[in-house]
Amino acid sequence: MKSRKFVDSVIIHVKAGYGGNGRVSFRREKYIPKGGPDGGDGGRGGHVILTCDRDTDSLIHLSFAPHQYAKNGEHGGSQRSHGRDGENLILKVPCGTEVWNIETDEIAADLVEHGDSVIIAHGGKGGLGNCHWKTSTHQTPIEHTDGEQTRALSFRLELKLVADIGLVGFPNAGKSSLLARISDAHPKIGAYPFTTLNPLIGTIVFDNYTQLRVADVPGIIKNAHKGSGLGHAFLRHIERSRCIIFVLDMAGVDMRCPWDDYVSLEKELNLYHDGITTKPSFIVANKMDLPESKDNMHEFVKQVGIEPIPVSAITGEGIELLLKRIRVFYTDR
Ligand SMILES: Nc1nc2c(ncn2[C@@H]2O[C@H](COP(=O)(O)OP(=O)(O)OP(=O)(O)O)[C@@H](O)[C@H]2O)c(=O)[nH]1
Ligand SMILES: [Mg+2]
Repeated sequence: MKSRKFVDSVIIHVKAGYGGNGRVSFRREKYIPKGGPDGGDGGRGGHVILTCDRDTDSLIHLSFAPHQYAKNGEHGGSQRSHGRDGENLILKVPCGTEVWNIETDEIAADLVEHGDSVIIAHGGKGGLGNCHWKTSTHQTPIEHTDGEQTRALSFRLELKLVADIGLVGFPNAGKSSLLARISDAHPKIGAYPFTTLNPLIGTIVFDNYTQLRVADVPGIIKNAHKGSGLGHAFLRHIERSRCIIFVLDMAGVDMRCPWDDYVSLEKELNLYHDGITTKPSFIVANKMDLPESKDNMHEFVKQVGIEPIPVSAITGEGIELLLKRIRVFYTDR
């Protein structure tokens, strides 16, 4: 199956529609050869609107078409007819899209829930027709105003997935295997580092129908903040989650120590965003089905002073306990 590219940051250039011009016109009918002014107003230009859509999961459609223009308003007509407003241009974005104004480098909007909308470029106002200038002493006015013009604006859109839980760990620790075990997602799993290249969300459904969204992101390695591995920009998808699950390879299959991994992960998270590790977190010791994991677990507790939740994403051991702990955490708040 061909995989679709995941785009989580894009720059777009948008322009709202011009307002239509006001019209200069005079009533001309049979037996009324010199009627008064009847030029109508121009229509408003179309707005450019961003709207949050739960069925859109990436910004890729905008990366292919970064220039977007709304329609102009129609000019006013005779017989005081008002020009039609320009059609608004509605661009769908995924839930969790931040909109940054590039000129000011300020956040213009944060679209989180399905249906959230924001006008990022306002359509120009329509001009006034000459009928507005008629007075008792000014019967044939030719004054009118043109529609308001608009200019191109640039925005940076940044997608930050909205998940309840974020899985963080070294490559190969078993994050995707865990996601597949606890949620409805079917992530790619592989015995090589960086199998996961794009963030993915799975949903855990508890027997009382409570649902929690879990985000699996690519693995982080030491010095990810300096660009090692896949870097750390994808940690933006963890920023919004209410809780972090550190997934550790407790068997040390890749010849690393789980306690060093934990220290490195915390460090890399803090280097990405100071304070992100103050979020509530769980430490999950994965691969407990492998014999090396038992000794490592003892050493981990000695070194770090925290008892991780022991699981095996492969055999399913400990998964029930993990789900119970997650459920208690979320029902307590
Ligand atoms: N023995 C054992 N192997 C596991 C366990 N969990 C995952 N694995 C194996 O570890 C390898 C990596 O698993 P993934 O789930 O792809 O790991 P990941 O953390 O998502 O890795 P990246 O996507 O590369 O960051 C695969 O070969 C899995 O079969 C486990 O509990 N026990
Ligand atoms: Mg993975």
